Amino acid sequence: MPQLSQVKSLKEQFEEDGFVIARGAIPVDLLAHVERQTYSLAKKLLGPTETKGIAECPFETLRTLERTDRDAFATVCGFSGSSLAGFAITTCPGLLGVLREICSREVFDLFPTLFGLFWNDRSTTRLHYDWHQETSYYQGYPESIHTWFPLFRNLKDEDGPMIVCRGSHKEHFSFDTEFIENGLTQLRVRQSIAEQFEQVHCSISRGDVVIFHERCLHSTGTNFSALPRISGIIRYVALLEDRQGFRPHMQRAAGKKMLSDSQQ
Ligand SMILES: O=C(O)CCC(=O)C(=O)O
Repeated sequence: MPQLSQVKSLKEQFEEDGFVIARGAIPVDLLAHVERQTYSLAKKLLGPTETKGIAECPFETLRTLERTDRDAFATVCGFSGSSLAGFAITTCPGLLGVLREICSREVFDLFPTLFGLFWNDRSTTRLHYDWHQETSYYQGYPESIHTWFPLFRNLKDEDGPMIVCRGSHKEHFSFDTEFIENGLTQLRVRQSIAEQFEQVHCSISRGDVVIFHERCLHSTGTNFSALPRISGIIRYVALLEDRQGFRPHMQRAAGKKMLSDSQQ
């Protein structure tokens, strides 16, 4: 039996690994609510003509939208989490309780971003992230803490969950920038750097959440399954902290990743 002193607190785990997995932190009924809203919004934007003939299923509807109307798809990814159900997830006691435990500041001083949807379908590589650290995207921002969770279903390794590198948060690595047409901007850290760390596939269930440090190295896993993997992302930014040169109004224009994680 482990000695009590050997059991690490979430804070110790976060400090050592750069991430923690909080089981059952988000109520599943809220996730199911956002799932239904996402489906309804996608159907509405697709319209009755396009919806005809495709399976009555959120995954197929979203896939069709992604193929036929990228702007509408980005709207769904950007706005599905901004309903009251999305805000209820952002502020749910389970999630705030863990944030309170692992970060040293007053949790109510954190400024959450709009809850965005991340889409990982086999064929949509334009929307997959290579190895990166959030701090590269949020340059000039005061500290931020990041959360990631499955939205539509429980995840296994073959579903291509996010991959995090254990203990990689102690350094900000250099990166190469690539602007991908109609895709994500990659601030790519070399594969050889990621290989120096244990890579953890975040194969977690609905209700569980990965909370990760702004310098935790992470990427999109390969989705080998027939279904898309959809997750929610909320970033909590400590805007009141000092960081040299930081001006919220200036950053807002540049900080697309900050305002919403809508995928374009
Ligand atoms: O869900 C993924 O595959 C990647 C998510 C990600 O890169 C992020 O949350 O910054």
